[in-house]
Amino acid sequence: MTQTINNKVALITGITGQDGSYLAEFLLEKGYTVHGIKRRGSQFNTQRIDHIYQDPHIENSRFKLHYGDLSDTSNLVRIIQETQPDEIYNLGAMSHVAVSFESPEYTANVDAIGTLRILEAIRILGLEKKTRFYQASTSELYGLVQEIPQKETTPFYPRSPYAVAKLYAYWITVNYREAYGIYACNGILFNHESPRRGETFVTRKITRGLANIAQGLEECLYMGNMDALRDWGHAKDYVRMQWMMLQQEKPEDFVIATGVQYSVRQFIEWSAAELGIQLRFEGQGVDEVAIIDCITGDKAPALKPGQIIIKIDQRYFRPTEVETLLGDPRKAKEKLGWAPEITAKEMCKEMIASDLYEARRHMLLKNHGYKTQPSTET
Ligand code: NDP
Ligand code: GDR
Repeated sequence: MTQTINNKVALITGITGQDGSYLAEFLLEKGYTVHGIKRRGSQFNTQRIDHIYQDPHIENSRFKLHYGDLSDTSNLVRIIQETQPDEIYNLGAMSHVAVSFESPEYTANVDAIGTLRILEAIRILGLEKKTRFYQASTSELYGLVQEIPQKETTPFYPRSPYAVAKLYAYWITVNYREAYGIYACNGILFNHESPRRGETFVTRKITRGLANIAQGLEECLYMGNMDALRDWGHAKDYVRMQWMMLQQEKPEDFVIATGVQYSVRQFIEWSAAELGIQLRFEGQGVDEVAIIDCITGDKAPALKPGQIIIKIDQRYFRPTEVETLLGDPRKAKEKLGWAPEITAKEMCKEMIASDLYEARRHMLLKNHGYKTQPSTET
């Protein structure tokens, strides 16, 4: 594929995550030089971006990684000074709502103060007129919803340490825009998923878990609140919008959503159907289970009708839950001409296909005597 080279430089925090990987692909395709901040881990953590990695020894490489962390001010200042970015996309975060109840202080440090550190770095380095800043804000800000559907003017009511940290990040972004004239905006993004979604978020947990069960690699999927309602879009559609927001004349905040919501239970039914499994839900509350009614096709050779494959586990319920989220993306449509191209159901199909491929690969190795087992951590 031919790529037009432009002289723009982007810096992405969270480049090893779901959105970071899609955004890096998108910007490289647009001809940007892309710098990314990755954390040092005891194992490689670049699986989502390995396919776009460029050997740093190659002349004119347009994709460069830097070790760093949002909790480390001097590191951020140095990277921003060295790279002199035209655009910074702050996607790095401790992004798991349930985990934020376990690590609230760390979440605040990275998600809230990490955002401040980048904005301050822009100021300290005198880049207020050069560098545009995108903040990964979230529909979790609406929490206990005050209006349906939620739009840019809907009041916030965060319901987790994650959401409270992101509330600080939202307002400090607005404040630095107003106080120092920095081109800074918030994308208030509703849930978005893909085959690259982290394995412990609910959609991926479902598609991966059911694909593994269908192949005989796991026996049962344990779920939390299956009544939760979400407005799910595809990450590819949403990173395009992140870029569009930084190309406007004036910085503004936008809600990014599909305007349609489904329950977790509905997503389970779609995923099962993609595997040729028809489910029946029985029981109530923590005693609810999903039983196989019938199976068609050849995608679930390990299963039989009558088997229970989903149970409820109290540990996946949150101390305070966000029961319902539904976004109103009209501003993004009217002002930027953005509309999502992939529906939640199409995305579910893509995720099942990808996880079924992985499950079959594991099974094939196992059947040929190789030791292999997908992680069952949830
Ligand atoms: P992921 O969890 O997939 O990725 C998070 C990224 O942040 C990873 O690259 C991770 O690195 C990195 N990170 C975590 N902690 C730190 C740290 N201390 N310093 C530097 N980097 C760190 O999230 P998504 O891609 O799904 O989301 C991107 C952003 O958008 C996040 O800020 C999230 O809160 C926000 N958001 C996401 C939505 C969604 O539905 N996906 C909706 C609304 C907002 P590592 O790989 O090493 O863990
Ligand atoms: P969310 O996403 O909390 O909306 O945050 P998640 O997929 O974790 O949960 C969605 C809903 O599903 C319910 N649920 C479960 N969730 C998980 N993870 N595991 C389960 O077993 C389970 N059972 C039911 C949850 O209670 C919840 O109601 C995501 C993250 O990407 C954030 O970073 C982002 O800001 C928001 O989306 C918008």
